[in-house]
Amino acid sequence: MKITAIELIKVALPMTHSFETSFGRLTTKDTLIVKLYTADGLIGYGESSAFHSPLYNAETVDSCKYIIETFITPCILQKNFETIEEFVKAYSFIVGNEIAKAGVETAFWHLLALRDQKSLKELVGGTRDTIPVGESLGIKPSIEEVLEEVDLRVKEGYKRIKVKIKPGFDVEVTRKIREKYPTIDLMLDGNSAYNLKDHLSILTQLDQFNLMMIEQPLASNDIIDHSTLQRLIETPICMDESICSAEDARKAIQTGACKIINIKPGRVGGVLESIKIHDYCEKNNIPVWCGGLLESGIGRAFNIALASKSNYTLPADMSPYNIYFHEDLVENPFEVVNGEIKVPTEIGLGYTPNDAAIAKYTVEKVYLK
Ligand code: OSB
Ligand code: MG
Repeated sequence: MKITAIELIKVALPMTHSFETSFGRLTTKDTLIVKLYTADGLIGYGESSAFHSPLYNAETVDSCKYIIETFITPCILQKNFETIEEFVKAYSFIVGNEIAKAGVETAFWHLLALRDQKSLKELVGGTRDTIPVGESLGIKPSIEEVLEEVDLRVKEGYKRIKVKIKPGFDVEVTRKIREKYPTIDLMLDGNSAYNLKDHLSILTQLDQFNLMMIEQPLASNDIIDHSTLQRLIETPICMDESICSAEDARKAIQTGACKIINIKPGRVGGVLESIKIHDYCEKNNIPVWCGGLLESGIGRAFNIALASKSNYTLPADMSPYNIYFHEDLVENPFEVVNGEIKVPTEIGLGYTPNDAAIAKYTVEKVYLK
């Protein structure tokens, strides 16, 4: 397949309600839609779902656009690729910038699905017909508001509840949720906000709540202290920000820094690296689940296909668009029914990109040929 043009579309999606984590509060979600055009007339859609500021990791939507335009485009434009391995190799000299890479990489998977007349599920080797979904709750102004949303999502059938915490908003909120719901599958996400020097006593107190896991309590570049912490607590540590490649997963597992890994295709450079992490974890008896970066329905299509693979045994962060946004960027958004999403088996993405919706929220675009 010869890539004849690349379109980069920066969109800003207004949120129905803000989403707060330990690193900040989002009211608008920026994202970059990537379109790859081929000589045969195929169009592949992908997504670089970074944020407006470098708070979750070092990337931003603007850095993704810059890296793709300046460094990745010259490696792929007017070039021929038949396999995903050849495609990824063309720009593999670029260090870091995984979310930028995932934008073009996912668009190439879409092209492969169209060329081979297969679903993404079939291409990535998915085995499940449906995937279980949990809900990720942002930090709220009060514990009561967290309890209200836990109530709502438990009633709606979500398979587990994840609650964002930050220093000062952690032990009490968890205690209150556990008092009301002694047996639900409950987990916390610290988004790298804690450290052993200042917060060891808080982190060990959280161990009493029979949590499914605690996600990324410590800094992203700190596999060593996670391994110290994992020896001190029973609660499994799940890594998010620390894992940007299969090599990172190997190091985290070998040092005992975590017992579970959250795989986000965006964070690791795309679908191919996600499969490598999945396979390595499966061999080493480490369960995985699919995290998210508040993607639109385009990015979520790849997440859902991956989450249908065998070792994704824990519920995914895969809220439907209407929990966060007024409108999705696909015409047929997925629905969560009794805490599950049906994995599409149609050829291609399984969801139809909605160019009119993309145009409505576009703030900037460039067409490179
Ligand atoms: O740490 O998992 C995270 C959202 C934005 C940035 C980081 C995270 C999250 C979420 C929600 O928890 C994930 C989603 O539904 O896409
Ligand atoms: Mg996380």
